[in-house]
Amino acid sequence: MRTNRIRSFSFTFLIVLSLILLVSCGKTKQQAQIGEGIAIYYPENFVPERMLPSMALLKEPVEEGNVSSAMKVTPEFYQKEGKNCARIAVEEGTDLYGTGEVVGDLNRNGKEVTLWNTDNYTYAKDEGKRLYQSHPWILGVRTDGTSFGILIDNTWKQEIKLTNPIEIASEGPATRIIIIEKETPQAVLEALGQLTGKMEMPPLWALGYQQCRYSYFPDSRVKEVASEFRKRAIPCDVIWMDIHYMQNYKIFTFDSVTFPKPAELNDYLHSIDFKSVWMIDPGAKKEAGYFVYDQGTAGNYWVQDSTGNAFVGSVWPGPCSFPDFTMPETSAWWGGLYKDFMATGIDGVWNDMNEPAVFDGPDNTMPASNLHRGGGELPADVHARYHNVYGMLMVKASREGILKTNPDKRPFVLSRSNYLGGQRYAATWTGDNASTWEHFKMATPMVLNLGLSGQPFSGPDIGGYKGDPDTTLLANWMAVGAFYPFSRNHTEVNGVDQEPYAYGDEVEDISRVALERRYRLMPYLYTLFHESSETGLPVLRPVFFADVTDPKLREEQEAFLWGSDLLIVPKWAENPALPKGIWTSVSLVGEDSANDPVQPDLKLRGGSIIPLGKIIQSTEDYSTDSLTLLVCLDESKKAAGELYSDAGNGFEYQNGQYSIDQFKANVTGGNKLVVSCSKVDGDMAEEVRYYRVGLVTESGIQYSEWDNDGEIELPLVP
Ligand code: MIG
Repeated sequence: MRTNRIRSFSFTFLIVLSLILLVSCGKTKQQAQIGEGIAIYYPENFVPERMLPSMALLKEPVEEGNVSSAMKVTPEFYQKEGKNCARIAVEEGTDLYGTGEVVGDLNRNGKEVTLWNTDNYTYAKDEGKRLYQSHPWILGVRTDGTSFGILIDNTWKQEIKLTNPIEIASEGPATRIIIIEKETPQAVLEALGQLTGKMEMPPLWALGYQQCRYSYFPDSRVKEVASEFRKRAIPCDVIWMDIHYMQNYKIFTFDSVTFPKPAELNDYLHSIDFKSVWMIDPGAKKEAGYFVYDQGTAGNYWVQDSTGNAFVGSVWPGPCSFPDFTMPETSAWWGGLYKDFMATGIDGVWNDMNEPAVFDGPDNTMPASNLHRGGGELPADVHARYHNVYGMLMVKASREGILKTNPDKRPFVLSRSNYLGGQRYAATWTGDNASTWEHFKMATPMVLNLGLSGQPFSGPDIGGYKGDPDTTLLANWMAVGAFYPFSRNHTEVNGVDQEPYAYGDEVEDISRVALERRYRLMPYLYTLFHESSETGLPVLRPVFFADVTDPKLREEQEAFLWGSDLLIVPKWAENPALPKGIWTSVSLVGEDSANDPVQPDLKLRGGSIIPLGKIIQSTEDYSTDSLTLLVCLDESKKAAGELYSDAGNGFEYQNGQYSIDQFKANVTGGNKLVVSCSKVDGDMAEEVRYYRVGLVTESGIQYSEWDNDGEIELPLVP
């Protein structure tokens, strides 16, 4: 009896073992390591044809063997109510961030988001749970600061619940999931950058302040507004053309009465050091004889309805057809349309309505059953699969076309819709917000979470889109808005004038100081953009990045960081949680940073040196020939910092034409501050540069004389 039982046990054991072996040999591996601290997990019912190639990843991951035991987070796949789902348990006390463009708090614990790109005016639809962009991405930070990332490699509509366990439900086929496991949130974001790509260096002018409205027209009004900035000495780099410049809202045309000579307008703007950005929507008016429609129809470039005819839906011009950007020939044609357009001297392009928004479509978009024909790498499939990447594919085609026609200039494209990885092609703004304190305060966590989802270059409409801000709100929004990576004031069609000078002297003066601060900080800001383009780290960072083990900082969403050295604390922040250590207020343009009633307090980290330029009206006047180095010493009386410089446009920086300068400070002989400046990288010829050092202390800034030595000394006031 006994032997029998043992024998039958081992027999069953053998059968089970061989079954397991059979199953695992006959199938692709269900999970694998694909990099250091990066693993991929497949559900059993994964259908590659419906999910691949990945739209987020730069390239298909290479499997490197079994998942390492260091991977602490594991998805579990299941099906529920006809949906393909995954649940992911996280350690108690973990803080969750990311999921892209979201309304509400920075910390996403307990929140829900639907990934389905939606034209969501004032974020009212579904309480703002779905907005213009989709980032199937979660950043988790444990109490000890160790962190993980969850990349759900899926474009289909899905819902993410940031509960414990995290729950992901996809309306499409089952999705594979990538997990990143690292020591810090910063390292997780760098890994995300390696997987999904980084923002390319934008032209320097795109870091300047920008003025917009729906719409400036006719052309004389555009000139008037731009020259008003110059007359009043309010720094500004860019003025924007919204849809009224077009002939009957037809893309790639100019209204013959209000914008008869766009090249002349652009010449004028350039002559006063302005750049211009012009809007292009995806919908092309269905009108025989209109060149865009005729070409698109002749080329058979349009998205099709479920019966295979060109889909028609209404947007501003009336009935329109929409380019099928999954088709390589459509994207190439679309890119080519920018040739004559850009030749008028246009500097940048604004792609709006690319969710796509369709006024008379179901749920204000095109039917999910519409057909995309694909080609190249992309398979043909229904709109439900490509909806969330429609905007990304559009800005990819736009960017490539603009680059082809202006190969020596860095493209600047702003997009309303986008998808995880879309920072490769376009900057973004957060769509149609409202002129309320609620939306003003919400903008910071939105920009922060976009940064924590791979998109460093974003900002809201300063002043608010819907409605008119009152004086106090506009003043405060300009003061903080000067610190958004993308800094643009914009308002809707019926709004009152919202330029910083249109609200009387007080708002004008506050705005001037705010923007002068931004422009003085330009050397530091440009260095941060460069860092971001290299590493994938955001420009605007949550305060908890300063100390990932301090639990008190995890929810701070009023104050924020620029890089790692500058802390920005709005005056309306209520008991902001600030990092421990030395953080000292600095005045940049004569303002009293700590006590000014409106300007946020700017605090420099002990141990840092940041370079400041001159007050300029436009980045056309940007130079680094004389720099002020603000030095804030740490406890051991040392500090260090860096400056990245290049031509500010073009691609010569990719051939070594840049320079990285390093600054180091220490105190010698007990009473002398010595700051050394040396070039550490790049082939750009060293410029003769004048430096001045400002030692930052609690009682103010003590300045040295200007010097053009590699070493500057400052006798310290006892
Ligand atoms: O249906 O082009 O979000 O910034 O001013 C509105 C007009 C279309 C929506 C954009 C907004 C822009 C507006 N557009």
